[in-house]
Amino acid sequence: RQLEHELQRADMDAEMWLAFQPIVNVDQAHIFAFEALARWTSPVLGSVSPGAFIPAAERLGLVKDLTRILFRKACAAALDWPDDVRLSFNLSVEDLADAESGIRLIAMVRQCGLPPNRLIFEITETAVMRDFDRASTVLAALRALGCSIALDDFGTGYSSLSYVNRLPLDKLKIDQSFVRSLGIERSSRTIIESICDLSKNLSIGCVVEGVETREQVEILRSIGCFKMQGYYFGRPMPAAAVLAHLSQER
Ligand code: G
Ligand code: G
Ligand code: MN
Ligand code: NA
Repeated sequence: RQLEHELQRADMDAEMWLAFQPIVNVDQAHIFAFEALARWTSPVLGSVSPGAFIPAAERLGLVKDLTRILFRKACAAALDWPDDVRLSFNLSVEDLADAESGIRLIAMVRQCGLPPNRLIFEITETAVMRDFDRASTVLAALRALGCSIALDDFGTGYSSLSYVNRLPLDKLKIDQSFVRSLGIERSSRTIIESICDLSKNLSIGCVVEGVETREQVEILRSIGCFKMQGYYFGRPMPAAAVLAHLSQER
């Protein structure tokens, strides 16, 4: 496949970059984090979506290098931000797959220059399913350093509640699909409400993703969800635009 071929040849350090999307607390009217989202501008293929090149990097065994490069770029950007703004970074299945990857992650955090309590790692259920015990051990170690762990795309896939119960977690990120059908399917509201309640009962946080309209914001507020992410609050933006966005917001 051409994508895999180009990815293998790519100078990832030069061609990969990150877009940053705000995550807000509407109750406190403030941005508490930016999520780093990988972008690849290939000289041959143009811009390639992470939905395509992350799985390809996993197949090619390139995730190790990719994660290291992206994490370094993300931290370099976040060092310019105010102290109370955190960095949310997506991990891949491969980052949690073996002991060596875990050790590498911990070393990266120790050397990154940001206090660990400013770091949030986003993981998916797929990432922990392959080797649950291994993944929990790595996540517990990251947490012991002071990092937070968020379970991404919650409510889709295999979504077993037993994961929520057994994983060291600080946050659930409710998948975009539920907000999308808010106001279309009655059940979406109930589902979001239930996940919010669940997170409260577990004393963890909850972020609703994919919020695009004022109407959605109001419904979510009335439910008691205050942490949100989506185009309504800001699209993924280049690192150079983050500080301007923050100063506008405050
Ligand atoms: O930005 P976009 O919506 O196109 O992202 C598509 C998917 O790629 C998302 O599900 C996101 O979690 C994943 N993704 C984005 N950036 C990264 C990254 O830096 N590392 C990993 N492993 N996944 C990422
Ligand atoms: O899997 P993950 O949640 O990390 O992926 C987030 C992706 O969703 C990002 O690539 C981002 O571009 C996209 N996204 C973020 N906010 C919105 C939104 O409000 N609407 C839509 N359609 N996509 C969004
Ligand atoms: Mn994410
Ligand atoms: Na998500």
